[in-house]
Amino acid sequence: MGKDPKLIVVSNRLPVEVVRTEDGLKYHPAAGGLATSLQSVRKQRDMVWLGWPGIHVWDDKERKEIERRLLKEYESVPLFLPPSDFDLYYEGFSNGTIWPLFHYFPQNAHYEAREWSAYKAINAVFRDKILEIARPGDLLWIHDYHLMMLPELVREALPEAKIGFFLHIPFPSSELFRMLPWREEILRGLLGSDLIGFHSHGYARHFLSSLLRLLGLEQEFGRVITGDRVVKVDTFPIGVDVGRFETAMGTKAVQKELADLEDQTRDRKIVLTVDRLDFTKGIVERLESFDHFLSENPDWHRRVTLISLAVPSRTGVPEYQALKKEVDEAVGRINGRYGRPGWVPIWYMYRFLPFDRLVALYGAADVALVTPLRDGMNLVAKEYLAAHPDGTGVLILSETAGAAEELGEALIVNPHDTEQISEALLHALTMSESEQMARNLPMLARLRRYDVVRWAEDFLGGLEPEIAPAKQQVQVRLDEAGLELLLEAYRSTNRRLLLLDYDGTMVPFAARPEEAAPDEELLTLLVRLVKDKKNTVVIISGRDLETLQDWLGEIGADLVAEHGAQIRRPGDTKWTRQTTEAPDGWKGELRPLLELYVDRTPGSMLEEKTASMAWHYRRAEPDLGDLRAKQLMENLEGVIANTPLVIMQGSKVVEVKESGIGKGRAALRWLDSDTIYDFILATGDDVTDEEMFEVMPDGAWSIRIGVDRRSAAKYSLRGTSAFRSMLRSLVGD
Ligand code: ADQ
Repeated sequence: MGKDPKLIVVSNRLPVEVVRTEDGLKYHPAAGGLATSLQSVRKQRDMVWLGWPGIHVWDDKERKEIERRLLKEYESVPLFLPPSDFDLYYEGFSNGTIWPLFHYFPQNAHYEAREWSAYKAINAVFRDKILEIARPGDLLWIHDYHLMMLPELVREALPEAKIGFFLHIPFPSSELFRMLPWREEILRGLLGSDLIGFHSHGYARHFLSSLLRLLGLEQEFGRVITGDRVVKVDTFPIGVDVGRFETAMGTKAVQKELADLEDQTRDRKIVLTVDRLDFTKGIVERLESFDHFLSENPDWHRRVTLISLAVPSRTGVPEYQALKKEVDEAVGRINGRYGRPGWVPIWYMYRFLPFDRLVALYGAADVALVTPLRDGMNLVAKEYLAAHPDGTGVLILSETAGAAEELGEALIVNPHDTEQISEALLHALTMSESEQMARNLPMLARLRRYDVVRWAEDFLGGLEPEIAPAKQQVQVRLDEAGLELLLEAYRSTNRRLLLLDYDGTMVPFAARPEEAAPDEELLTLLVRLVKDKKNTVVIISGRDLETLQDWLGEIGADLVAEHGAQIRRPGDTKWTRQTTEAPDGWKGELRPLLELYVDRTPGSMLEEKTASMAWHYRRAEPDLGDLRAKQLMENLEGVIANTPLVIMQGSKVVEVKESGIGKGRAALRWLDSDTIYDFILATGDDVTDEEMFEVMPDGAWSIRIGVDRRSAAKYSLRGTSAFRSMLRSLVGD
């Protein structure tokens, strides 16, 4: 076969709709959009599409028939969703909660526990079907806001699955997102993915800041570490099939439509609007702007026609029925006020148009007025440009459409600003052809480069494993075979030295340092390691001595506190302070400066240790914390120049410490002692552990805990839970 692994595309609806008619079942494939974008992908790999076929079917025989035909003719697997939950999931949670909230209409969103339950239940139905059809190695690509719990549900059942998720609507600012009662669950649901894609950089940023503010998860260049996994977050602005529009413009059918249109509109200019009839699209506001334009510019009466095309959407929902009435009335009012014999200012069409007619309208329009109040991307703006391959025409585009991030040469407007839109209309209608082309050609070039096929390929490429940049020194991930070798070495040796960091290695970071106490299992494992006469166990930490004493004082291990400033051997009653050359009293001099930063940064705090002072800002507002950390470092650098003090930045902490103190020097106390160790293990997760890794002799097992990055350690383990299972293996569990 030679094909890549199978791709399973999952979305609420299949790209083909099954409709019951008097003559039996009919199959209507949906043109354009996702279906087109994945056509070229189909050529390279097996692909099936999983989703609802648009119809509830109870009869088993009929279900089988639909399944057979969809699979054979459309490579689609229908999922018959339980009707009892369907409305609660679809009209309820998806379109009554998420859709308005994510489009910045919190006043339209409602929060119903039973709809949320149905949403989770339907997501679980999708999960069950995926488990039926997926084989190891398959790629899963889940689409849109109806299925945000699905990545995590699949991940729980298939920990090794490759899962991508793409959100087609905006992701709102974290202030808005946090209004959702089930916000943490939704974030965790999405984090089941390996890759999460958004249309714009703004949405990705909003998502990342929600992760930070609501779950305390940090990101580094769009990579988020959650438990033992890395989730990538990136931007993939969806494109359109430019070629399809260009070609269509040359066909006889479209040319005929164009001629008919010109006949009807004669020498009038055409302004076009095309939307699904939805409250996010700003249709009423736009009509008001057109009204304003006509009232301000009487010389344009009879010279311009607004063709307003609205495709029916969610017609059974009362809010949408009310919106339709409002639009109908606004059109009637404007036509009544300005219309004259032979000139109807607005042609309003409330229906779905076949592709040829839509393309002809795009082609005939002198101006496209695309002013959604909020839109994930907005394909209409791109389709309009694609239907004008020579670069003529004017696009007026709302700044709150995702497309505005890419289409900056358009006339960008605030969709609520009637005055501005009216002025933009005048500018558009009088714009010279050379200005039109100067604006459109660069946008067209970008649309051609990053079309809908590139979009899909780009996203799927992001799901492939990352190749580390050539020069970066990356550790060898300790897989099962590697761990087996380590265990063999451990078992066959008699004088073993284990240097173990605590935070971020044995336990995950907690929001407050005092919450990261060792659990029962960890204590038992450590005691068992210590009891083995062949082992010297050293806990080597940055913590203060009281905490280490309190938490680990009884297990009988050697303890190193404060990055090596204090050491306590088993049996000692006291800690030994390691000496340095720093003058007495340095803390008194620096304290006022550090306290100033505590005052200026709510949530931060100062910690004093024997040989260091640390300013912690994990609980501060993240952006402010990072900014203040930079300022503090700069300030400190000036003050401590030429002293035996050094500054270190750790994870959410800036620390000033006496030089000569460090985990490296501390580790040497054991490495340089009279005992010759035949097995050495050093584990740690942050920059302070690097000094320890650097002094490890050849043959030592130095292991960095966490995602791979530059490190002096030879090996890496995914996270604290992987470390924990290594400990279990060492004690023989
Ligand atoms: P939509 O909200 O549906 O999509 P949009 O991107 O504008 O919004 O796509 C509408 C599509 O419907 C276009 O392809 C257009 O040609 C077609 N269409 C509209 N009116 C029509 C009519 N009367 N007759 C025929 N066809 C019509 C969601 C998000 C968007 C995001 C897309 C893709 O809300 O923000 O751009 O997904 O990710």
